[in-house]
Amino acid sequence: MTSATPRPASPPSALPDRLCSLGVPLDLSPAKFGFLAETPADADRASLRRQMDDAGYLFLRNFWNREKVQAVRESLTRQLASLGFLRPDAPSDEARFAGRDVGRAMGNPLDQHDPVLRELLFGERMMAFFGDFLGGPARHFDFIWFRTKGPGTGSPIHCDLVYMGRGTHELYTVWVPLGDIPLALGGLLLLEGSHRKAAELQAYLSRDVDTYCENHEDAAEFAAGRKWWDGTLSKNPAALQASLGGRWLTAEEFRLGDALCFKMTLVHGSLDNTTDRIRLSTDTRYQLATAPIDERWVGENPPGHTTAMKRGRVC
Ligand SMILES: O=C(O)CCC(=O)C(=O)O
Ligand SMILES: [Fe+2]
Repeated sequence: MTSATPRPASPPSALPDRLCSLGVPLDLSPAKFGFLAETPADADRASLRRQMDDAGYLFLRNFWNREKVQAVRESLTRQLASLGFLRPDAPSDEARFAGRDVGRAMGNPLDQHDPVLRELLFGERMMAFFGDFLGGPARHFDFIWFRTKGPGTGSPIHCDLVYMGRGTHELYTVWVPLGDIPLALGGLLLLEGSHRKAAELQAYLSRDVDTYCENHEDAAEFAAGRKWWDGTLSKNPAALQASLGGRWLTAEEFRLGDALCFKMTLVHGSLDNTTDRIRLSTDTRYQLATAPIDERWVGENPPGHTTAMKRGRVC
């Protein structure tokens, strides 16, 4: 059993000259950029909890075997191909972008109820892992966030709490690469140590994207969902880093079978995708079964950010 939390590995010499997030070039010097620390495969509960507290994430290489995850990839690329999102002249497994965006998580056409996908994300392996990690029976949100990102800019920089904080905050995201994701394909990007910036981020973290000020003039617009704060923390990863500190961390390559688990208050976004392929991944959420849960994300067809879920408050 390992005791110490491993240090993130330093960047190898193979780092490209330029990596961008939201069109902004990152400072790739060792003080500003690095790779995620891999969680040792034999880590016990105490060391997993310690790494989660210290680093704000667990990077679980080979959490599943590749074949199991490849079957999920095939199910999703088959759907994308039949919906016309993939170039028909290339094998669908390559997920070559056909020119039309697939859509953001809430409007994504991929099948939420795909049994192969649900077995991966909510099956025995994952639920047993969280049961042990949380110290009691675990449950998951029913909604699955699909990321099907073609060429272009990555995800806005945010913390997950502002989208899903109406239940327990002892809640974890698992980001799952559904394919090998080298740097150019635009994988997840975390800001090191940002889960310890509660004071600096207090105003941001106390917000909820579906809550509006009912005493403001445009309250009706927010209540009807015609206006919406999208939860973005920053549009500029370099400026945010200058104010919060920490290195931007990613993996030189996320691989089929990996899982990246992180806290609700960890700042993240993604690298831009500079290839002609679609980056495929999902993210899902886990908590103690006995803890309160955010009603937006549970049920056969979770309501999500619909108008029924809007809440007014005096501010
Ligand atoms: O995959 C992405 O680009 C964003 C994922 C994300 O925000 C998350 O896993 O919470
Ligand atoms: Fe997120």
